[in-house]
Amino acid sequence: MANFVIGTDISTDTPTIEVTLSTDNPLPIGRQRFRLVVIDDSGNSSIADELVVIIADVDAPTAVLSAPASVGLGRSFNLDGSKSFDVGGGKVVKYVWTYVGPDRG
Ligand SMILES: [Ca+2]
Repeated sequence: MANFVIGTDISTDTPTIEVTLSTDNPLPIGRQRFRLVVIDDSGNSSIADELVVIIADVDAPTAVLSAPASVGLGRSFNLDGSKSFDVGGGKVVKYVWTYVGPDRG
């Protein structure tokens, strides 16, 4: 487990390390670059190997639809999706509305 800070080296004597993150402490969405240099038992350093990890929002949003429970015949009314929300670092940016038809219960 390690809390990585940009530009700050972390040394271990083990060949793997956890990049410890949480929803309160995430890496930003996008391409994040990491570097490894290894050192042998004689103190010789390798050239660096680098790669990119893509941090992505992979969690689906939740749709929450509300509307008046009843409306007079021929009266306009609003459908409201404003209580919809996203998790995973993204945000809701599009609403797709459908009149499904008479409710057959
Ligand atoms: Ca999401």
